[in-house]
Amino acid sequence: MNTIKKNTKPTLLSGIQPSGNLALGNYIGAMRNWVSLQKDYNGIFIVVDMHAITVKQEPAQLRKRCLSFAAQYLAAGIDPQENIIFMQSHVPQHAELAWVLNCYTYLGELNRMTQFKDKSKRHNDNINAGLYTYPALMAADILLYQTDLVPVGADQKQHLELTRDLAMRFNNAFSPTFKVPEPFIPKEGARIMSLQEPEKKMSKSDSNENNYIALLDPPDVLVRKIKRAVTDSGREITPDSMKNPGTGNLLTLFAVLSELTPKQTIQRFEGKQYSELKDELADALIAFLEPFQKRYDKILSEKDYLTNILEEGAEKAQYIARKTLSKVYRKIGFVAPGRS
Ligand code: AQP
Repeated sequence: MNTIKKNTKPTLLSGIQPSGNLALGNYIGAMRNWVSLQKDYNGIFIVVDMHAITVKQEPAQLRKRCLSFAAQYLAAGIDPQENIIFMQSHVPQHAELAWVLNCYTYLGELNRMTQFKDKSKRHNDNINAGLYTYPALMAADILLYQTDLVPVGADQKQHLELTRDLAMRFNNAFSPTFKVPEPFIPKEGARIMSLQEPEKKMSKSDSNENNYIALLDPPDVLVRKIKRAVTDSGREITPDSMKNPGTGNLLTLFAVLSELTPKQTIQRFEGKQYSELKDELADALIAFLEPFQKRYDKILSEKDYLTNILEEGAEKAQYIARKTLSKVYRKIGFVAPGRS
């Protein structure tokens, strides 16, 4: 007799918005941990295209980037046999649950969100309602799948706290409906800084391309960007270099790529010139990104392969999402279709 083995693994979910070139900050803060955690979790990895349109996007570019992001998830090592990978807009329940959660989110909570404040400054010609209610859509992304763990960089901590508050608020107002998710924020590399303006975080949508390393940057561009990266005015690495925003950022990048602790990294470079750190960092980046880019090219060369993964992913995601959403609709008092 065939017995269905119950899958008891907890659920891990994360997504990145295709709002620019996928950057090293995104990889170190989030994707790296998707890869290392996937064997112990049921992974759900989303290209959150609906979040991307909270800032202006050029449609043809966005379409290309969405597929490119999915291919980069795979190239980074996400196993499509074991995980669910899909486009957010292919699963309509995200927008539906987001609407419900919007009605349980207070303006005061949204007003406190630092990402909204930052992005309103950066995009002051387009401060739209979607940008403001972004955290409710993010909460829907997570809560639809009864998620246990969400690997994110430090910048998303506040949104995740709101997600937890919304889950608890809803559970208390009705009855237990949503799992309350935990963030997974890495100890090292939770906030990778911009290369030229190291007081701010590295962002994939930065208008200055020299501020970030794109995962698809070719070797000559990688070398150039690292050479131009801002350090402090000293010349040699000292134990205090870690505290300097620019030099410390380069040391952190090296540490993460070489799987060293910050202490081991300082020991390795102490007394050496900044230029040596930059040369070694550029080499480490090329060694890491070249095989990644080869895998990416191969995945994109088999177009149906990617489309099939995304189609299957959306189907599996919808199956789970529908269950949660119908529970939510019932609890808040909506009449189920076909009933009077
Ligand atoms: N600099 C960073 N260091 C560490 N982690 C980071 N993340 C982003 N920047 C850094 C993490 O990457 C994931 C991407 O999330 P997102 O695309 O939804 O939005 P974001 O946080 O706003 O990322 P960006 O790169 O700054 O995008 P844009 O430029 O579009 O705003 C998240 O897990 C994030 O924590």
